[in-house]
Amino acid sequence: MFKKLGIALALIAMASVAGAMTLTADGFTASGSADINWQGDREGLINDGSFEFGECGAGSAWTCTTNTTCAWIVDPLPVWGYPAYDGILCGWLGGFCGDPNSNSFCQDILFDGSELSWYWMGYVEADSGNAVYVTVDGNVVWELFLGLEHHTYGIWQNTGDTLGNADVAAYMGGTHNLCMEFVATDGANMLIDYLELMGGTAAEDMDFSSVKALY
Ligand SMILES: [Ca+2]
Repeated sequence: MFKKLGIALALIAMASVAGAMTLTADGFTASGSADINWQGDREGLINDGSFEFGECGAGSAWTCTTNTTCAWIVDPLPVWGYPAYDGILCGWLGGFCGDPNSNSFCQDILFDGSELSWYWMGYVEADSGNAVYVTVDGNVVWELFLGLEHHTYGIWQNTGDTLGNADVAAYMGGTHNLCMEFVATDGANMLIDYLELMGGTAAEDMDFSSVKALY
């Protein structure tokens, strides 16, 4: 009986360790501050683009995948020490849940704009090839290999001002599967929040060669 109890306790201990999300391999988390969360005007916001519908599998419109036991739509405050960009919740790409996390958030959305922008915050310790991808119907439309210059810890930034938006003009007007994906090598982090589609008609935002290709 004692042996069984010991095994059960060991399993519980393993589960609780595996379920803890951290910023680094050695378990770094920051204590939260009491900042007031901002609220955007929602103009251009895609469906559940602020991740406020709920956590993975608990209200979220996003389908989540991960190679770990953690769920990655979270209030980042207790682990990152900073609140979401908008509202309470945001998406966390990468990170650690025992192991380096490779994960994705996907959903079918109507593409009513030609560019996808979002707010992001990076926690990056090394130039080691951890990758962020945006895909539409499985096609990579945007990619970033995280390096030390993407360690923007503490500051939410817009892709339009920093990394460049994802060009999704080719998909405009239709419903397609959008995925935000992270492929870990040794682990890095990017919080994402407030995904917006912007840009008017497809023709306005396309360069001449792609317009010409349409007609
Ligand atoms: Ca949010």
